Amino acid sequence: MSAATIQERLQGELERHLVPRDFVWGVSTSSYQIEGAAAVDGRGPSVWDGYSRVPGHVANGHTGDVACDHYHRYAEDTALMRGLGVNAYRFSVAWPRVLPAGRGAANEAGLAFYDRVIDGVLAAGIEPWLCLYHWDLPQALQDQGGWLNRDIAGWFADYATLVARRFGDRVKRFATFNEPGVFTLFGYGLAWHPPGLTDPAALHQAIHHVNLAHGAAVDALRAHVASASIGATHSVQPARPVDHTAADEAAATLLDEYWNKAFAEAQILGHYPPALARAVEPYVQAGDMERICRPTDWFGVNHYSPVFARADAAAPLGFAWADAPDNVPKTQVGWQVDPAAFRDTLVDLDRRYRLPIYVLENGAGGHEKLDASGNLIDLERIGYLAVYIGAMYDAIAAGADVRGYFVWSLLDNFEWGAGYDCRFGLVYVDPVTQRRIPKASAHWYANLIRGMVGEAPPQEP
Ligand code: GCO
Repeated sequence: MSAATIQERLQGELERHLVPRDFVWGVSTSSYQIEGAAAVDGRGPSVWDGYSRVPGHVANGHTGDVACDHYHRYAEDTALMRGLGVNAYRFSVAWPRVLPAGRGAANEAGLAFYDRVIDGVLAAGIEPWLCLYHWDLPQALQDQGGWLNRDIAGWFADYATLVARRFGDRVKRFATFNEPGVFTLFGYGLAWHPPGLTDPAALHQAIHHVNLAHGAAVDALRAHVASASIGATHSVQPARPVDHTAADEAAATLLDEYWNKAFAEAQILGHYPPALARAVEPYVQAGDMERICRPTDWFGVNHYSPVFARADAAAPLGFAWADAPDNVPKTQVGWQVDPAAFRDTLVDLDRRYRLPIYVLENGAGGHEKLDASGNLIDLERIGYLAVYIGAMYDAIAAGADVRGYFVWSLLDNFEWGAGYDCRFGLVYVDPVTQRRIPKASAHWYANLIRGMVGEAPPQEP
């Protein structure tokens, strides 16, 4: 299907579904994945700085030391966003850039960097959406137990207060955490992320303390930012059994609790899902669920593809992570393409939590190279975005209160364990020259947004 045909189809979809004109169209990034400047202007080390240096933890020995050098190129990147015509930009603050030791003395140079980013984004007519935590925990706090230390809820609230006081005059949209289900399961259950543990007791402790930190941060943000619009961003994707055996079905149900429900249900419904309620019991103190379940204004969802589990009695968690089956359509990085799952997820989230929904991450990874003319005609990514945006409209037509869509990501960036070879950007980033080259998908997304907001064509991205 050509990009033009996809565009025509989507235009018809959009008119059919009457997507509201004030629908939010954005792009997303995160601090460790794009900023670089890891030891510049007073930034303290995060857990990812050390973790990525351990051989074998990240493909090709890549680290976030330089990343996309966004710390120095933020103005150029804001211009790219302006060229896309987006009206929102989701980014994260690096906790150790503004509090090098995680608490105590603030780093003025770090705060001033985010002033520049926020002021530039606002000047471009783009609304900043600020995430407090996208996985770059200050190493100094990890050294004091990190998410295993119940005091971290207070440390996180103090960090949220610093951010609220500094930026709350210009920023109203705040997320407390990005994908708590991912960084806790991968960091404490599967040893794929820092701190690299496979320890169910530690995982359950971390889950509960992250939830406590969420609630404390919501209170801190509310106390310091008038009209703050607060949410959290969850990775929500169907957890499916590899085989339809009772054992694999049970494994998928368990993965669903850790991946999709451990945080959203505690934070919004005030209780844990069944298996986790039993697992976290030793760490729950009187009043904790009230501390966690604080009123929020929206539900942030990151969605790419279903996830898969299989039974493994020998595994510490009682299940094993599995790859998508062979006989399904996949992206270049092996993630299943299943837009119906996205539609169903949005409809389910709307019914389960009754909050406005913003899709804060959706996109397709690729192992891409520039063509002979120095361009990147990424039709596969355009096709993925088109069918997923179409599925989102189907969910809206079914009554889901979806109010925004952000592509992951603006730039090719540090894809955690996969390093820089797994590219998700609308804009290609040359790893040597740091040159930014808008891909065909950037032009496609700009045209889509233009059609939606009915404004004059943006400058070429
Ligand atoms: C995540 C993170 C992003 C990823 C993106 C692609 O979901 O892992 O929010 O940091 O880069 O999702 O994997």
